[in-house]
Amino acid sequence: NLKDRQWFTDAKFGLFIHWGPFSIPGSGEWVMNERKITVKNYTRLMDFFNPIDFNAQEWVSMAKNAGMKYITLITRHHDGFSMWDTKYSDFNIMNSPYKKDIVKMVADECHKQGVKLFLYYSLLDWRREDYPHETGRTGQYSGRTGKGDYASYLQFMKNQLTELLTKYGEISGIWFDGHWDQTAPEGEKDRSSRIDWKYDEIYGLIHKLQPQCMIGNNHHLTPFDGEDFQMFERDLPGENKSGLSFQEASNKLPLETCETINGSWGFNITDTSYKTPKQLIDYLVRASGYGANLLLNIGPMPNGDIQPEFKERLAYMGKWLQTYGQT
Ligand code: FUL
Repeated sequence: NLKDRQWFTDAKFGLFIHWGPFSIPGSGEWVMNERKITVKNYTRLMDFFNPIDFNAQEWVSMAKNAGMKYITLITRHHDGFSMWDTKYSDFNIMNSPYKKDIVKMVADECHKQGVKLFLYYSLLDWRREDYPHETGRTGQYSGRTGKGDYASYLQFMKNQLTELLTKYGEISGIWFDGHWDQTAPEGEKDRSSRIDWKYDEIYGLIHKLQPQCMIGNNHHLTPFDGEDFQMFERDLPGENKSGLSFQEASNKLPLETCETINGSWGFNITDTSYKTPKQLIDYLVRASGYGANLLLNIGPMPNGDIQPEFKERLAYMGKWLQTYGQT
């Protein structure tokens, strides 16, 4: 029911957080694929992930002070690492030296401070044997052999999503990503998927468990049935690629556009191409002019702290909004 979700259209501004063991090499969240790291070698990162400076209370307050109304947290990116205490994969935070459920810590703090929580969940997996990797566009250096088994993988995703939607209180949305791994690249004529994802089952499960939970899918196509908002990755609605035109889209679904502060989603030690505070404000206002929320990303450092360049910019935006953003 879109009326119940009016808050999303009013929210305007959210914080995207790309964080996990992929932050350790300081080379972005695609490091496994880009450096051609096998599953076996990549698994070692779990032994080093020990973010002793992580403080959920500070993260959530930082978002709130920036004027953000929601947080979209990576729970499992393409590398397959689960940031919560899951029964369905050993590659998870409880088996790292940190041993604390990060999704729970962020969720509790969001609920406490009145910030809504969205969970990013990758459909694509560079690790699991049952993910249909043989038809995937990425993940070819993982060392997997054999054939995927989507029925088994689908069951795994349903099990994990059930955990996420039953153990952490109210979840305001699920942000799916990775559909494009099974489609021809943007610009090609036939963008149909090489596998049937069975979204009716996945979306049905989510809406059954938490009816208010909004579903979005970063597939770069026209929204599918059961989706509750349309997202644009580094793109304002209808400006370049993907999905419906602005006119069509804004009549149909709430919109969101996501962007980075430098050029990277996950922590990147060499990327210093920071947008200026003014550019970020301009972008927020432009997105808003399209009726779209801006989901602005940070990639925290492996120790759990957030680099000063990000903190400063968020603080600046919060101040600006306080001064000029009141209606
Ligand atoms: C993309 C992903 O492949 C990137 O790593 C990032 O998460 C971005 C927001 O979406 O599809």
